[in-house]
Amino acid sequence: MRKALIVIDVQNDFCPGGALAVPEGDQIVAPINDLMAEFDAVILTQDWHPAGHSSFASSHAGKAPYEMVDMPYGPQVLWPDHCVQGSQGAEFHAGLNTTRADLILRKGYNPEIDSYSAFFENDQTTPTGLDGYLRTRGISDLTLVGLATDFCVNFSAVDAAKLGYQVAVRTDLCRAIDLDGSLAAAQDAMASAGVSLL
Ligand code: VGL
Ligand code: ZN
Repeated sequence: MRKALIVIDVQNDFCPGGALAVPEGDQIVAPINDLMAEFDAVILTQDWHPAGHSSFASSHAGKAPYEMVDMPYGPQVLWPDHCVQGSQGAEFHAGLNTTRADLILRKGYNPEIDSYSAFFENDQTTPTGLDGYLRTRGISDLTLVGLATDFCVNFSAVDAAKLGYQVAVRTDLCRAIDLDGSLAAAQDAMASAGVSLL
């Protein structure tokens, strides 16, 4: 059984000082680097939005960050502008070991659809290609770490479990945004999907 470490969105904008800062987001960087040695493959994901992305509150007249909007694919939280393609905020945290990565998967590049999950865009149907990559490499066992626990880590872990992978989340190596109980809801969703919360 081949094992991959999937490092979700350890980018400047999700770390203290960033546009969508996750409290203590930078504190997981060094221990994630240390964990990489235990895996056959290391995959990094990178939130990668075009300017004016539909998940940005600034793209919706009269809306503020963290309000909700109805998109054709369902309800969507509106975010501050973040992880704009080519910006400093979209770069990985400078301390993250990117050299060890076999694959860097970018997501959220479709202007009309957000993509929390590393596997499917938020319409729950458009694939990112990661499932094909992992299957063709014979990888069946995934450990997820990164930012943020209640959004991109949660959606990625639940999709991976639905796709049939053995999935564990190292919750000590994740940090949460925690909007209105979203962390507790995410923990429930992951546990019900069969994800091991470590
Ligand atoms: C994320 C909100 C918007 C995440 C990405 O990485 O959890 N959250 N874009
Ligand atoms: Zn985003």
